[in-house]
Amino acid sequence: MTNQPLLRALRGDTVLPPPVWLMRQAGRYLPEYRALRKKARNFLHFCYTPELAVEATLQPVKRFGLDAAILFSDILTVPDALGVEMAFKEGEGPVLQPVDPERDLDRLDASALCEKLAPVYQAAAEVKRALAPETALIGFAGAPWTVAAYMLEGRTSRDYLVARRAMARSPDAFVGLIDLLVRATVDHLSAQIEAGADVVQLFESWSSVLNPAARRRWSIDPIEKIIQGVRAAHPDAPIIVFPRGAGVQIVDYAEAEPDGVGIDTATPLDRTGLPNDMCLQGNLDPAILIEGGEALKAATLAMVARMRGRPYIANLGHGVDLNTPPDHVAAFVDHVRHAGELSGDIGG
Ligand code: 1CP
Repeated sequence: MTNQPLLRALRGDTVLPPPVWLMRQAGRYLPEYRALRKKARNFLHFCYTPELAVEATLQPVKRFGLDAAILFSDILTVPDALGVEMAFKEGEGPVLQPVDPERDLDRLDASALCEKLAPVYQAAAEVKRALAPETALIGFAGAPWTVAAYMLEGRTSRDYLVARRAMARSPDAFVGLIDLLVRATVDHLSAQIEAGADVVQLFESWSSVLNPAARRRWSIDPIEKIIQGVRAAHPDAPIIVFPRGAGVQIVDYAEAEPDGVGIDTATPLDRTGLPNDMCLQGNLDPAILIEGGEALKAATLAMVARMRGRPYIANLGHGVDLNTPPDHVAAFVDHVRHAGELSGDIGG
């Protein structure tokens, strides 16, 4: 048995009060993060320096007493480890040397991935040692489509048309890229679990731009393969999938058999169609967190009340915004922890 509330929820228990953490809980909205960030040459150096990554991971846990730490890293460390040239530009986000799946696949090398990402696993091991036993450590990776989207496009995009046209033009070459990313992601998640991650989350941040057939072939099916691959080696580590913008097709992600599903801000938590024993995570609007006050309290209590009686993890429906006052995050955690009492529920 585990004494981690997050793990219990992911194994199907109804936990009261529900465990709580926030996507992008480490980051620039925290003054201590901004101070730490100055010590790194650039963002990748930050991710690959265990001392800095460990401290950034622990900062929000120390400040807010959350039920989980998420390893400070990025989904784009995988293409970096595959040999794609990239940089994180101030104010612009990631810029990558665009990959053409019809020409460039031979140049991507997955064999040395875990060696190149060794500092990430070292950071995970150090975080695990520093955490209280009841606090879960979450490892993560981008899902293959989302990572491929950045690799093909070379930067962030509103619609990822370059990447979507490539999958339509040459699905055979696209299969090669997605399969490579499936293998790399299984290795990367497994290594994080071996280093001490209790749970892993797959971020499918750009599920939103896929048509239904493409979502099935390039998002749900590869995620299913990753889950099978990770579970074969690590049957006890729960896997959360966060397919942002999947719309009514959110229900189809159950076929990949994750232990938990992250729900975005646009999807009603009580109308996902996902099985009642599958743990849901989400989905407070980050704008309400920025606003705080009574709006935050009312929305948080309503959200937790709606999820009573099923396995559930309180979280946002998208990452913490840069403009969020840290005190509002503290208030959010407090509202989640007292939601049961306030609605006349004894909990337990
Ligand atoms: O200089 C800085 O401080 C850069 C900001 C930043 C941070 C704090 C980036 C660049 N990455 C991160 C950390 C990060 N990224 C974490 C760990 C910290 C935590 O959650 O507390 C995680 C889980 C991610 C995941 C991530 N990176 C996603 C998936 C989640 C999502 O937001 O949809 C994506 C899409 C990325 C790519 C990325 N990295 C950084 C930026 C600015 C972006 C997004 C670019 C875009 O909008 O397309």
